[in-house]
Amino acid sequence: NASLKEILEQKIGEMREEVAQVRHAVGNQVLGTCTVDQAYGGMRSVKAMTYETSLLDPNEGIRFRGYSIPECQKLLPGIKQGGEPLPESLLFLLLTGEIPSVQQVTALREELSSRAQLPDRVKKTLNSVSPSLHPMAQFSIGILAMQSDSVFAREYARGAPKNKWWEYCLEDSLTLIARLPQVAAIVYRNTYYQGKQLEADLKLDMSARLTKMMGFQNPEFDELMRLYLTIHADHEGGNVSAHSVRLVGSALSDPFLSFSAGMNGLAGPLHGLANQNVLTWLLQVKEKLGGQAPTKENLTKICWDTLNSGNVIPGFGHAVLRRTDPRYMCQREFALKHLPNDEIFQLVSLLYEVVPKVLSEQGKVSNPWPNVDAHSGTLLRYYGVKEMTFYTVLFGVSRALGTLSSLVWDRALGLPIERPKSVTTRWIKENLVHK
Ligand code: FCX
Repeated sequence: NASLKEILEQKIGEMREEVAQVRHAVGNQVLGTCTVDQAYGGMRSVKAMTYETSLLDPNEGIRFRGYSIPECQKLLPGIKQGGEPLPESLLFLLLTGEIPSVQQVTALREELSSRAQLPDRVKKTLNSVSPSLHPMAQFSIGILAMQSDSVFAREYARGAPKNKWWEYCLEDSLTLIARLPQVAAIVYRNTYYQGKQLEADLKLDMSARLTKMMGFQNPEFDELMRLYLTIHADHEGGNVSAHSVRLVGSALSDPFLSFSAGMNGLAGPLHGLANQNVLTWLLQVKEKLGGQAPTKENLTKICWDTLNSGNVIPGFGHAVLRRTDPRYMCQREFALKHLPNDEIFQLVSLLYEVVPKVLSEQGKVSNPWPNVDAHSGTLLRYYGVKEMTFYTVLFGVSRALGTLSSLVWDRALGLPIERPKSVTTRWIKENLVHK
């Protein structure tokens, strides 16, 4: 039952050696190539970075340190046997590559609890922000307001040696992860409950702590939150939020600055904001049905109306995935177990049969299947979180686990500042078209 830090110290030593060997053996081999179309097309599928905490298979979906979501649900310690995994267990796995024992998770929970109390000056900053600002903007401001606590920034300024940077990065990352539930809950209460905030109960795990501070008292919702915070944590390195954290961190901006950048990217409608847009769209679908029971026929027509008006169908499609997202499937299973008769869940279920057909028929999308965002809002709404503009903040609390674990490894492996080469269209014409 070694401590997190002890395991990390050992693993980092081993991994530094492994990377050196890999680079020595195949350092000059080509990992991927980039066509002109890929350069104009968001660099889709270009293999140009390494990222250790998770890997996305287009057909299988995400694996956290090699473990699929069903494997994580089975192996990672939860609050009770057979329950959903604790996100704290996943954090241990992402950082170390090892499935933790119950004692190791308990120790990490205690470590996080000891860091969880938000300083008054951060609360003050959050309370001074207009509640009309989008919750993601408030969340990002809250994260930036903690920047003066950065051990990484302080020690770097004092001239800390490079081989110690990961330790300071870990310090900041644990502090951030520990405090984010309270930042999120304050944003929630300030935006929708006239600023009536609730105290943090530091004895609780991060999921239950978060739901209680938001104002909910329902063990079943706590279980959903554990699943939610686990499955949204990481999605390999190239997505907007993960890559933003990595990119900004590569300039040796501290974890607070880096993670805030990631959250600004998560706030975009093609990324994390899709979970908000899905529920907005589902409610519009319901309104359009005007009391009629949903059928494949009337839903097909509504989907075409959405596409013909120039909009995407939120929650469907993916830049990498080519099958139904396993994060969608495990939420569907949760819904089948706990809310099979919920009206919105039944609509989501029927749309699962309709939308992929419509999108395939339209013939534009690379992947017609649902992603994680197609389901999450339905579950949150069922347990009483009806404020859709808040949904992406919960995604953000979770994304910290993966992106910050990865950031610790970036510093541990001494990754340099990122600086890919760009070219102009003129350059392409001169060098490729007129060659
Ligand atoms: N509805 C309608 N059209 C869609 C679509 C959808 N759900 N998904 C993709 N398309 C369109 C694209 O807009 C593009 O059209 P264009 O050529 O006219 O610009 C075409 O299909 C090809 O895009 P494709 O290669 O399939 O997808 P991309 O890799 O470019 O983009 C996203 C992937 C996820 C951005 C895209 O599928 C989308 O906009 N989906 C809806 C929003 C969403 O659910 N985002 C969340 C994704 C994810 F899970 C997350 O990051 O949280």
